[in-house]
Amino acid sequence: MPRVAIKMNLFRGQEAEYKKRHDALWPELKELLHTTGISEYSIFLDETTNSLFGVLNVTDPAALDNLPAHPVMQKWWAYMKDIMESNSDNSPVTIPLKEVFYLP
Ligand code: RM4
Repeated sequence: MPRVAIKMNLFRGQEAEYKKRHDALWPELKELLHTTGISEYSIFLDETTNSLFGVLNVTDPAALDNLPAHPVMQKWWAYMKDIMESNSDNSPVTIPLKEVFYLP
């Protein structure tokens, strides 16, 4: 299954809040991510830089293009923008990462 990895940036001092919000991930967002074909989605925090590293499986990477327009996604990004680096449309500043190694 295709895997996607991204990098985002968390504001300093928001580490506990970021984890708290994800521990209480909205059921409707969980549902949206699953129906988009996403599974095994992890986000790791680099505590030396406050970079967030997200890695996920997705059945069809093209399906990810539909997420930004979805009302639940937009509501989540609006909710998260006070604690992470975000664009003017509230989406998180996201850097795609290139896979250079994989051990199945
Ligand atoms: C992140 C960020 C991502 C979202 C996850 C669930 O903080 O908002 O876009 O996929 O949460």
